[in-house]
Amino acid sequence: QEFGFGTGLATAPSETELKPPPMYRVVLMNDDYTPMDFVVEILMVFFNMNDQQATEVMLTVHTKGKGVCGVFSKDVAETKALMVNDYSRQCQHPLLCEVEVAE
Ligand code: TYC
Repeated sequence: QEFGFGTGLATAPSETELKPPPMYRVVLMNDDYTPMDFVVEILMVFFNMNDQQATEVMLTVHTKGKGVCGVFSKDVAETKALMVNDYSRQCQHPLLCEVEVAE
């Protein structure tokens, strides 16, 4: 019996093998109304990006439809998405932030 996380790559893990918990992507969705500056502000304030990183991610969302803000544990990802959506609604923007399992 192997203890710990092992490689996490076993194709047929035994019932008792421990796997690391899944990580979660926080993603921003594009829309036609939220100002670009507001999205950049969100990325800087909630995801600790500098102006250049934030602008890059914002433009990815704008051109491709969605973009990754970061990868976190489940709790942190869900809390960040809630905070972004609450703040966006407070500011009356339709910006949508979602959480996806990263596997
Ligand atoms: N598409 C928006 C505009 O043209 C900008 C935008 C970018 C909105 C990213 C949402 O997640 C978003 N003003």
